[in-house]
Amino acid sequence: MESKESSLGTPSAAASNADDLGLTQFQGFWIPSRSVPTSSIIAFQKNFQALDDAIIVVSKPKSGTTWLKALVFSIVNRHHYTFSNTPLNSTNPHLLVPYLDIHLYKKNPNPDLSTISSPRLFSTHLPYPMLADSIKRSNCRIVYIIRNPFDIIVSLWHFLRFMDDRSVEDHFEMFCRGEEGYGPFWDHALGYWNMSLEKPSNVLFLRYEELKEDPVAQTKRLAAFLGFPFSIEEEKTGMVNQIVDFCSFNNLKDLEVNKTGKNPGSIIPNNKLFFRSGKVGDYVNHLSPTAVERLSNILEEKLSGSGLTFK
Ligand code: PAP
Repeated sequence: MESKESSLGTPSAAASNADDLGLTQFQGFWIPSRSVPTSSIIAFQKNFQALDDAIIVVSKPKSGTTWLKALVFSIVNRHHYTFSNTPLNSTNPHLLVPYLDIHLYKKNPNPDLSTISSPRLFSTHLPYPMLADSIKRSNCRIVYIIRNPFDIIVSLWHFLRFMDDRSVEDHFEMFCRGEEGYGPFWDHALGYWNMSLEKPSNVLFLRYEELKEDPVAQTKRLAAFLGFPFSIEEEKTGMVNQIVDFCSFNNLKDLEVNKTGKNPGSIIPNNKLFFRSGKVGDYVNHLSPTAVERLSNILEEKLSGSGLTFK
């Protein structure tokens, strides 16, 4: 391996390659095929029948998926549970909003989903072009959460340290080449960005940073999009704030299930890893200004003309 002392501002020859990491190029994207075999994606594409009431949480990893799952679950189930008996107290959000590809269609190419009560909550990291056609044809709702890619890189680097000894520099280089799980980032983002403009009642584009900045306004926006708007009465009695507080980083992270639990069958060794620091802008502690500028230039070029930008 050559020296990695370059400040990340220039490409380093030392970066890892996709093969070593189990990334497979499939249908135009890099799929982490050790955890998501392409056979389970094909089964999902062929067999999943979306009903109009389905809600699908979509993200690239480390964009705020766990948080969004907790919010969506809390919003749509608020008349079924109180904050003291919600399943979120004892179950990690990933199990309450299961992944179509990583969980359901990996276990069984044709799972029986008929027993799941309405509205049916699912999730995926797959890019828009790889979704089952039935989703695109149906009236179901997709909520996409995106985060600034600099924080995604740093968050993923920390998260994968239990099984991946690449440096943050290696992660950065691969990200810039588009070689990262479900990447390229820009193609993933553009697929959902464009659909949110084309079909705004079916695809909502949320930003992690906006959710952090004004969680109450964004939670109301999310609830209205999902077809579960808050009533004036609920707003007056503080229901929105209660959901926001319950789903906050500090509350979720301190629940025993998220402190010491582990999701059965998951390769992730403990749920604690889903809750690191939950901050915006931590990347400044790990990426040099030159690196940030370099990736900003790549993004500007790749997203040019789309209207999608990052601060
Ligand atoms: P996943 O793809 O493994 O599910 P995901 O939930 O998308 O991860 O993202 C994890 C990030 O969201 C972590 O960011 P960090 O590494 O920069 O800290 C995690 O801390 C953050 N996170 C988890 N829950 C919340 C929350 N309730 N509020 C804000 N951020 C959160």
